This record gives sequence, C-alpha cells and structure tokens, in this order.
Amino acid sequence: MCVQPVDYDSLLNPTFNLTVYVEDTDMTHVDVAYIELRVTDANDNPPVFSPNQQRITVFENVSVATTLFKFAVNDRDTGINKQFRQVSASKYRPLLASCLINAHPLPAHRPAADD
Ligand SMILES: [Ca+2]
Ligand SMILES: [Ca+2]
Repeated sequence: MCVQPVDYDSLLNPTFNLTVYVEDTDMTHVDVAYIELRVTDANDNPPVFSPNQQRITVFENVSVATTLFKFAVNDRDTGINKQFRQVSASKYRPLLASCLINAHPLPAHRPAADD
C-alpha cells in the first residue's frame, strides 16, 4: 500500500518492481504476479526565476533593445513539461517595453535522494 505520494522529480529511478500474492484458505493455493510500474513526469512544477528579484540601474538614454539583465529560469520537470515561454510584464512600463529582459533555462536539476 502506498503511504505517500510519488514525486517523479525527486526519484532517482522512476521504475518500481512490485510483487502481488493471492491465496485462498488452502495455504498451498498461492499465485504470484509481477508488476513493473513506471512513473512518468507530470507538469507539476512551475518555471522559477533565479534570482527572482534584481535591481537594475540604466541611463535614461539606454538604447532600444538593450539587454538589461539575463535571468536564469529552472523548471524541475523534464521534457516538454520543462519548457516555458518568456512572458514580459513590461507593458506596464513603456520605457522597459523597448528593452529586452532575457530568460534562459538552467541545466536540469535532479536532486539527490537526501535533498
Ligand atoms: Ca513545468
Ligand atoms: Ca514533474
């Protein structure tokens, strides 16, 4: 019986080998089944900025399309669940709307069992 949820993103090996036994009242009437259970990734982690806050000072005459800062972004999921798109909130700040703030993914992080 499972006593805790399975978290694919913290598993070192996503495959479990299970053995199931069945018997009736005659203890010699026993059978065994084997199950290979493979857990697949769910998109259960959001992309996270690192750092998530940065103070930037620029001259007022900064050129349009100047890269102000490159944020690193990590998502603990894998494959397509790790993909993200860059969304800018700069529509509220017309000056910054013309400047680029880039985000790029960090290398995949697979935490150790004792993380
Ligand atoms: Ca994700
Ligand atoms: Ca996941």
